[in-house]
Amino acid sequence: MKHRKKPRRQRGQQISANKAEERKRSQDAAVTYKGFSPDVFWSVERVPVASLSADDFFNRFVKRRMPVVLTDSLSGEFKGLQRWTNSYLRQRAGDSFVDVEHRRNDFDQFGEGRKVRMAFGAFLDELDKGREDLYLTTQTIDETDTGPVSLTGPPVSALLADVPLRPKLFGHLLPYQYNVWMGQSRAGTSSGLHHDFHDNLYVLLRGRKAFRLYSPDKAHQLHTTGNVSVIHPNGLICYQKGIREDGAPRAAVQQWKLGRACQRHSDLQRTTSQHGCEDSRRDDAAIQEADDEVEALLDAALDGHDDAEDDFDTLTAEEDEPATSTQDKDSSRPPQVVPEGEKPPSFCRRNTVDRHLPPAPGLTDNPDPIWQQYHQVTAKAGEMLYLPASWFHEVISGDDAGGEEERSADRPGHMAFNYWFYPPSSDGTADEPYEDSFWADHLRPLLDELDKRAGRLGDGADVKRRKRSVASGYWLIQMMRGKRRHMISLACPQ
Ligand SMILES: O=C(O)CCC(=O)C(=O)O
Repeated sequence: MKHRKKPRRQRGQQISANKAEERKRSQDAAVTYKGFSPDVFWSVERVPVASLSADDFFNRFVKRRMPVVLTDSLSGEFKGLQRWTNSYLRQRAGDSFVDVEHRRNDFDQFGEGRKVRMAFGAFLDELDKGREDLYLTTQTIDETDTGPVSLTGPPVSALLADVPLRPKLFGHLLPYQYNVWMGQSRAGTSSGLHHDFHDNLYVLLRGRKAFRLYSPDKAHQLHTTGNVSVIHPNGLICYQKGIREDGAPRAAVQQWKLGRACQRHSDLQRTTSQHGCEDSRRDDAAIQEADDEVEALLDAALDGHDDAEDDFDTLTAEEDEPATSTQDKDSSRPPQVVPEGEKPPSFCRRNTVDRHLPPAPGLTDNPDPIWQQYHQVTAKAGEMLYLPASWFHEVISGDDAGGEEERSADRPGHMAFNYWFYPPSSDGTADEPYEDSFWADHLRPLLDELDKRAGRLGDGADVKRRKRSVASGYWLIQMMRGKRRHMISLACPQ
């Protein structure tokens, strides 16, 4: 048989084909998403909230990573939100200072960090006057490696008595942040196409909002401004390595585990020193076991998993040079401090609404069909949208479509209250959504604090508190320098 000669490709063609293939392979390697990815015919289901138990909600939607609109939501546990007229809000929270997004002209987009600081009461006055260029969104909250230092900022912090901090619908899911979204627009304004890093329960209180959605596995077609590093099985998109599915930085988890093991070790030593001789053999064995556990954790931290190097890089970087903002420190978290006019990494370089505009810098003007392949759902006051972490969404917010007479003078514009909560692991269950109690331990004091402020009794009051972690990144780095024994004795004092 004669060998047919392959047609020779032009050199340039060859290179670009290889490059495209290479890019595709590297993209595929990073996408391990196992959740729901709709076909073009899918539309978001609407389910009355009262028909769902926490287990149903988890198993039908949260676990499958499937958005849903929950109807008739302002009864039952969320009914306190019905009180939020402008007069009530002014009276309760008018004095608190908030950062409000400001659009300087029709081409400015919300979500690009142009903020003005004003009293919440003054913001409400501007809405009452009919201003459309101001939008109150999520407020900046300081974060450490173990999450935000508080679950909310003003004005929500002055309105806590009206909202369930851990709605029954959540079951064992844990809250990350509470926010209000408030503005005014007759024509409808866009939030910009982006994704977040937490699951979202978004409760519409006024106006109506169209959500244009894409599942997380579309990330590589949607041109985020950041470079996607990994898409986890539960959909969480990260822009750097070393982050778990529930958003916990692996380095911080290692420290937390080590801290707990060291605590157990020193508790054991304290109690065993009070025992008589006959117990001593058993005590020695228990201490040896605790020693082994600490050592195993140190080993794991050093080389037990693929991300270990990243973890130590993170720790070392933090020792050397403190981060200046949440975004600098870890771009897998919600970007909260964004330089003016810049889009955070989780925003797309173009939106579905601006298909007709000239292409964003760096993009061709080919009308790629992806920009029309979103799934749109509109929610109105009294409905809520559940959106799993890292589903892309562009939110187009508008006042009520009805005439003047349909609008209540004391509820102008559009308004929403939302919960962001930690995304569950892909193999989590309704009873145990997370890999361990890392976030629960961090949240207990924060929730107690908010409960106290809201005048409720904290649910963590009778829970035995863990002592503060005694391990630190510094010790882990010492171990890398070969001082392991010394370090164990420091971490677990005799
Ligand atoms: O309502 C908006 O404008 C944006 C809301 C949003 O993006 C969110 O809740 O994640």
